[in-house]
Amino acid sequence: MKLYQSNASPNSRRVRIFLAEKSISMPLVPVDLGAKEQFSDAYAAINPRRVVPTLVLDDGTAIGEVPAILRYLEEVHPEPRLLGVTPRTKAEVAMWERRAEMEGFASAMEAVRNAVPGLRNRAIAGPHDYEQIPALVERSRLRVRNFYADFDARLGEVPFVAGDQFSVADITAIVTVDFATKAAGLPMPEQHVALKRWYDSVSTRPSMAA
Ligand SMILES: N[C@@H](CCC(=O)N[C@@H](CS)C(=O)NCC(=O)O)C(=O)O
Repeated sequence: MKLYQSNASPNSRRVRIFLAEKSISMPLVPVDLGAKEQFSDAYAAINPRRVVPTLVLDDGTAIGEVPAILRYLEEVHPEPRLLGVTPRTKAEVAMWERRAEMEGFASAMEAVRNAVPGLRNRAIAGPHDYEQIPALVERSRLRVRNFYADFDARLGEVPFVAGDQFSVADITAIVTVDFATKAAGLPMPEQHVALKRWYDSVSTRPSMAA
């Protein structure tokens, strides 16, 4: 297996952290997004949707979409479990990971992609070009702030996003916090003490350097 990815890509980081948590090592093939390598014919042959990451299996199968990549890795390297263990915890992890992705990660991405001059005409990553809608930016930023407030409330009740155990929901949430802080200038507000407590404990895991 090998992973086509970019160090500048938060979606790639979700996979790198997951690999590190499971102590899986595989070649990481860099795709230079700054040099627009995702649009090259060579990369289009691997992933015609023109995004990273892509996991390529030994038989040549290319798997895109972060949750699909993580599902495959969990199946072939089950331990430690990051997608839940029992029917109940699997559903809880899926539920909280989806909330982190849709309400946090996607909102931060929307705020950045509709504002950054270098992404004109590329407001949505993928096979089609879309113009930026600057009027979306403030709403996206509000959605990130609401994500922070909602996850602060959640983390006031449980140690990890999906409950008692560290899971992929924590990975998506922490990548969201780091991306929103650095790329959107939206750090966690001081008053969210439960979110801060969670961030301080999870961010010290060695995998987070990935
Ligand atoms: N739905 C895709 C999204 C992947 C994605 O948006 N990747 C970004 C980097 S974080 C990308 O490749 N951007 C290239 C571009 O903007 O042209 C997934 O889950 O893998």
